Amino acid sequence: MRPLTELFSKLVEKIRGVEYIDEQTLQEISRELQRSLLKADVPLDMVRAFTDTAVRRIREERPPPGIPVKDFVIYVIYQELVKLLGGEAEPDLKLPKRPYVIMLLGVEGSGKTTTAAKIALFYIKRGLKVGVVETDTIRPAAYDQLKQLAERVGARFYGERDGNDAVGIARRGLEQMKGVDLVLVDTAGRHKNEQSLLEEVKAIYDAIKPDEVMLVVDATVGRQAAAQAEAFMKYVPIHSVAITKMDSTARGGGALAAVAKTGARVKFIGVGEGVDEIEPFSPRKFVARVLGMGDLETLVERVKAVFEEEEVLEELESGRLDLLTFKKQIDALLKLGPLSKVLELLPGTLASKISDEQIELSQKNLRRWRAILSSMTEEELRDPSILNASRIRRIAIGAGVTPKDVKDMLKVYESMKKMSKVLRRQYRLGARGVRLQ
Ligand SMILES: Nc1nc2c(ncn2[C@@H]2O[C@H](COP(=O)(O)OP(=O)(O)OP(=O)(O)O)[C@@H](O)[C@H]2O)c(=O)[nH]1
Ligand SMILES: [Mg+2]
Repeated sequence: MRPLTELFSKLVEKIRGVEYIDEQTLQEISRELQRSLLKADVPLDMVRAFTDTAVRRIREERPPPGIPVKDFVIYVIYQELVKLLGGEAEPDLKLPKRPYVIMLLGVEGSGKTTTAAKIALFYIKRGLKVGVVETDTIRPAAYDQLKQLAERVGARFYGERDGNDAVGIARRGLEQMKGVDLVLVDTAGRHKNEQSLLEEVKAIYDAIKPDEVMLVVDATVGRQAAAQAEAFMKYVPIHSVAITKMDSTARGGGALAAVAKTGARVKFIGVGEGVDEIEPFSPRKFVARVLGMGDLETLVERVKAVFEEEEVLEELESGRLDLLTFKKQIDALLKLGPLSKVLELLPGTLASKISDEQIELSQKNLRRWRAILSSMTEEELRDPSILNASRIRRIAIGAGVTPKDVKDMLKVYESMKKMSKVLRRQYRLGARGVRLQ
């Protein structure tokens, strides 16, 4: 991770260091970004597309009020890097059946055997029973290597020291693994040529039909990772990818991007030689770390919160503030967690403009309001003026509150509606202050 982190934290420092961002500095940032991505061995066409999009977004999009332009630039780069490396989705680590069988394959020395042991330990730590099967009959030391690793991490082991029938070993191995939750089948990387390697992999695949085929790629191959994936894909389906040795080269960035482009999903990254040096691959967390920004998550939440506020303000301005919008805002606030923290982060927010007496803003209040709003019909949410005493009683019963609670919430809603024009004006002024020239 170090090499990649160094590369990108320099870029972030540079952006933080500029006085303000005009067209010239934007071009400099773009060039620096290109240099960093190329050093990470990201394919050229992806680098071009990346910088074009990032620069266009920085030029065209307006930072939300209260967000400094520099933070916004970094935020855009963060978002685009996440897209480049596979998107927002978190890795799926669930094992949908028992036993779940993962077959590992990859070229010689890519890290298959080590990764098998690492994944075994990863799941053993989570309380599962794991077994490993060694089917490498080509390299004499393979059997001992995995057997020792299995002992070290506490996994069950099956192999045949002097065997030469990889397919048979795989079959017999699985038979030995009754009662195990996860089986990792390691395969050979060395063969007399690529063709025979691919054929053996296919033969084992056909014999055991694993639930998941995981390609193991060494990060130092950089963008060539895609070619490796494609070569194997012609023979067997590739369900997931592990990229090893991320600790030793910046080219891992290119490997990740190239793999993402093939549509395959990187599930784990290896970050050292130790058996515990493996991580599930989350593009979001990875990019935040590579950009050297501990506070990035906060920034992201902050930007999101402000955007959500902006959406509401737009509806306010257009006179469309109904209870549906109000509900949306409450849902958004509840999602953000402890309200006091959120309020500190929201510059010029709706909440801080409303006096304490008007609303006692607390998680509890918000939850109560959400319950009240959830007991209303769509018709009532769209047109609160139809709320009469009997409707209010029904809603209160549905939400487990008193009719007074319902009326209090409606008062808050009414005052927000009244304040909307004033707020909108202040909001516009605030926005102008940070606008990119
Ligand atoms: N620094 C570092 N080294 C790693 C990582 N993963 C594996 N290695 C090293 O890479 C070398 C090859 O690893 P193996 O697991 O034997 O690779 P393999 O794919 O099983 O090799 P063959 O079976 O010979 O094809 C070993 O020295 C490992 O310690 C990693 O994430 N970081
Ligand atoms: Mg091996």
